Amino acid sequence: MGGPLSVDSRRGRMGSPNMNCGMPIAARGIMKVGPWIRSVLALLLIAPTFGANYCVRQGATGAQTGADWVNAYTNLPATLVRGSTYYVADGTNYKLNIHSRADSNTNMITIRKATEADHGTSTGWNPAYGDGTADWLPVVLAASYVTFDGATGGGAGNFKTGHGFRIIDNSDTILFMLSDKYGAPNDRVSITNITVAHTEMSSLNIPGNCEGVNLTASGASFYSVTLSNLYLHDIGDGPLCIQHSRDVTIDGCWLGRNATSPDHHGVVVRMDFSNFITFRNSWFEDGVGTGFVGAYDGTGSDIYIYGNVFCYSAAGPAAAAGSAGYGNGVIYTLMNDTVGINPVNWRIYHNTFYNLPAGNCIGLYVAGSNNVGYNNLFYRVNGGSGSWSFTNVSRKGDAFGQPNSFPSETAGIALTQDPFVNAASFNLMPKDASLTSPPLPPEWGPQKDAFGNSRGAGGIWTPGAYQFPPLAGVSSPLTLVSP
Ligand SMILES: [Ca+2]
Repeated sequence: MGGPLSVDSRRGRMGSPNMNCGMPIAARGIMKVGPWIRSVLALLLIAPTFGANYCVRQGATGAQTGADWVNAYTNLPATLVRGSTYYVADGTNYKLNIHSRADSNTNMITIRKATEADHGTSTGWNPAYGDGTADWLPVVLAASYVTFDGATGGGAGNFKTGHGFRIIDNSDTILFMLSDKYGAPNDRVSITNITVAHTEMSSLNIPGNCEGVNLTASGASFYSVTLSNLYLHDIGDGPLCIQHSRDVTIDGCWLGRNATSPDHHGVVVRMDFSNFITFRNSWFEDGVGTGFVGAYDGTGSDIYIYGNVFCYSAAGPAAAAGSAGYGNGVIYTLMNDTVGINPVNWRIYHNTFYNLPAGNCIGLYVAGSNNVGYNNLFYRVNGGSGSWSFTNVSRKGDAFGQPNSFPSETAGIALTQDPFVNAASFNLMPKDASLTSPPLPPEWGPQKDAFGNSRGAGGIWTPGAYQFPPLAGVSSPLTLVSP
């Protein structure tokens, strides 16, 4: 298996209606996938031997050994070697489709965008190989210890630009399937130690089966998954679905502009049967459907949500297709407990909620226990005229403005002015030191914002996502998003 692999040309079928993330509970069930689907897949294999660096470049005309940039592979080779790094040059139609069975080898396979700063061997290198993007067909990754890293782009202050990897597919599909969905329900492997970083993903923002990153292996589990500096936008059903997972971190990502309809109910992030999930320093915009971040069924304990922004753009969700609004809440659970939701130890703190069209900010409709909302900032929610709604969350130290009749809570703050540097342009950095919330529980440990600025510095605990003043060396004002 020495040449470039081919992948299933029917990948658009991955998003069968029975598997889409945000669909109504009543319509969901165990998907039965015939063995014919697996049989048509041409799969990458993983070799256990210890590896080296390899070069991958579309259009290379050398020996295709991967040894240098003249003799680069023209796509990922059919067998990936554990312990190796595969540097990928600018190009299109790169393919990654790994369906690995039991594999106890824990040496990482790294697939990394080649850049001027980091491209392995310099033999045959041309700076023009590293100044653009490497574009991938929709990915299937069902193997452990794999890093998929676009090397550049994304993160706070730079959410939408510069990503070295892109997965753009204008069909009704799943863009990054991190799972073993083709296996029978009792024949699916657990997947551990996965990183997906610095990658832009986009599809159709129409109601349907479009999904971004999908961790969906019913009955199997994901452990230790990091999604960082991703730009997941214009993806119809939803940017992210997390099921049967533990120890998953979403860091510095932008997620938004999904779509919804009665037939294909959308959601930005859905979790099922998942615990110890962290959403931090990310930006959620123009979400429609059930809500932005929440749980559908199965227990959902130890969910940490901090340093994020939840907002609608100036154009609002009407520009993002689908019907406007979110039904359950920005942070949500479903509203009935027949599916085993049990929200325990959700910590929702130092987030900014801005320019949102509905007042249901945090709705954990199944009571659970020990769920807190501390030091969040709510400004211009429900158009500034409606009422706030919080369900089954203990609040303290949150700041509220527009509407100005805020719900009572310990150490709550009534805003008397716009708290941002420039709200109209979505620069949501704090404009001054006038606001401070109570310290967070010390047992939560040191806390920093997306720019590394310590919360509580100078005795100030600025409510919302960003600490005042900005850390020395971080320029201010910071333009965080331009809708
Ligand atoms: Ca180039």
